Amino acid sequence: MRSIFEKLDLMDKREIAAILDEIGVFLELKGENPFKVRAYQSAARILDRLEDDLGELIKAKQLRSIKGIGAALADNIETLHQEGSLPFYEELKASIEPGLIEMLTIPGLGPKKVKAVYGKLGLTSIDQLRLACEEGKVAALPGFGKQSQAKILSGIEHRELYNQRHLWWNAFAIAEPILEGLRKLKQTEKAEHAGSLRRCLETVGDLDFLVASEDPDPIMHWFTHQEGVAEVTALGQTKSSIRLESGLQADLRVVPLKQFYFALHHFTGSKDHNVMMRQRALSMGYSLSEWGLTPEEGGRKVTTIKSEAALFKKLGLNYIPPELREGTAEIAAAEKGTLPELVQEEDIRGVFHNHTTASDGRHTLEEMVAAAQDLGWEYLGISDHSKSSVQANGLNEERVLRQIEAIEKLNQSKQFKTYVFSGIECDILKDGDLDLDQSVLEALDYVVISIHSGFTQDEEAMTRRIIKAIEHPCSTMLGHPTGRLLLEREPYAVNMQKVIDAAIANKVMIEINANPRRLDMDWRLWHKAAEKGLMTCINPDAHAAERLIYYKAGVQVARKGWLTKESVFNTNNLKSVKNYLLSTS
Ligand code: DGT
Ligand code: CA
Ligand code: CA
Ligand code: ZN
Repeated sequence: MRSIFEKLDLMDKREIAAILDEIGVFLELKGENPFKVRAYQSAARILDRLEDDLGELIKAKQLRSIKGIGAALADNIETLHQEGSLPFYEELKASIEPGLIEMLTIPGLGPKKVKAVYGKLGLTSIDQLRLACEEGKVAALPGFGKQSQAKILSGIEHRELYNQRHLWWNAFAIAEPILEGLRKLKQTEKAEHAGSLRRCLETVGDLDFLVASEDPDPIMHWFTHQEGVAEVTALGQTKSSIRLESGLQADLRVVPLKQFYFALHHFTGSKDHNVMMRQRALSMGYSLSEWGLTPEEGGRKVTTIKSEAALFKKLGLNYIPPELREGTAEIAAAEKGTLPELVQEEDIRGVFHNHTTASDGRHTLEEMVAAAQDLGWEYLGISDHSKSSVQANGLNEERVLRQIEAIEKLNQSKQFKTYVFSGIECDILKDGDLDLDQSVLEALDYVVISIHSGFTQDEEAMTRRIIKAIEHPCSTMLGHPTGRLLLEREPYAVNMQKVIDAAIANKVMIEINANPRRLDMDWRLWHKAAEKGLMTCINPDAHAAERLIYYKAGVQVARKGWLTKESVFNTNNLKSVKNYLLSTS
């Protein structure tokens, strides 16, 4: 869905071409005159390849003089460019069963075939189509056959896989070697990630790569022939798309070097951010696109800039890091010069929510500390599960006291440079009580409070339960506050605003659980919460030594949440951390 804001804005050539293409498909689906169908399809191609500025062509009334664009088409293009919508298109789309439009997204199923299964079998949804394939009805249609039926079935199955979003962490692991491969090609002048991956969004729809080169063909060839490509879905001079065996899709765009930073900014997005940037450009008399910055009232187009920072500067803005480009308050802050100095990976000096073999971790206390020392950390907090988490071999009071002793001994032995704090990840019981005796909690350096059971309480009960635990005098920080697992499990019902207020009032931190499947509390809540005074601690929730590295994903969440290191507890040095924990425990 295009947003209202976007409708106010000029549509670019690519967007218009996509709509013309869609009109062609819809007309074909309805069995319209093939000449009309082809006219829309070829106009889409012409527009896609057009080098000139569309706005200028329209102003100079030259659009209809282009071969292949007749008067009716030119009118439609002008309307789309100026209004951002086209009644003819909207009506056409509304006249088609939504299920048929969805069928068009199945690989190998074009408008002709969709028309046939609709016309001959009366199928109006993908589910019905799947059933008809399974019953062999589709193979019997003229022009289909067994092979085609099998292809449609597998297309339906894959579609479900391809439609999924992917965890940022997994997507990055796939994207990194591709970017390296692109950078190694001798035709490549510059190469970068773009899209949601570069913005460090918690999940990624598809990968976007941008390359600067005068010689795109070999680059496109490498991209579409690399290992792991399951299907090439588009191959062109400026853009190619692939589907990887992992189900992840990837777009590559190749542009001339002088256009690189405009394109990088554009394809980094987000769409909302781009809309706001274009509006700002317009208000300053420019039109901004992936090609450059063009004065509205004539004059020289700004085509060369040496960095994204230069683009922001031309629009009177400070540099906005990609993580902040979500179309919230970043442009206003960049104008006023009040963008925060975001916390960085190097600022982290230790982490607090980690498990050992004492509960359900895979590595011993010593192995975990050794790994923390390798990361150069000054301290490491150990917080195994408490006794109610039976499946995780949670610690009872006696075992906690023994672990405290073991940690004390380890610190005294000076075996490691990294200092160890004794903590616990204490279950919040159904009524909001904590799982361990207060005397034992008091003996610990800190207490992470978490929910691991009773997820189905209603919002009021759950909120009350968590707030009661926050009010416990021994609570230091709230672990994974909503219990969500990205792409797997919804958060439990909880009023986070009330939880945030209670945490601030009781000087309890809310963690950023940096496990890539959690990233909880969500970045969208942090900007306001931190302004109100909420502190966080970035924790990997590591159940193995090699997972301490997850802290990096947590830093990204903090950055997306506008956090400076002042709001992140574990950027403090050992001495301040000791002071704080001793004074509160
Ligand atoms: P994703 O892939 O769903 O996680 O999200 P993105 O942000 O990577 O979106 P994607 O891959 O569709 O496009 C990459 C960027 O390109 C997007 O963030 C902004 C820009 N872009 C793409 N399509 C449009 C559009 O129709 N309008 C505007 N203004 N920008 C677009
Ligand atoms: Ca993307
Ligand atoms: Ca994309
Ligand atoms: Zn937990």
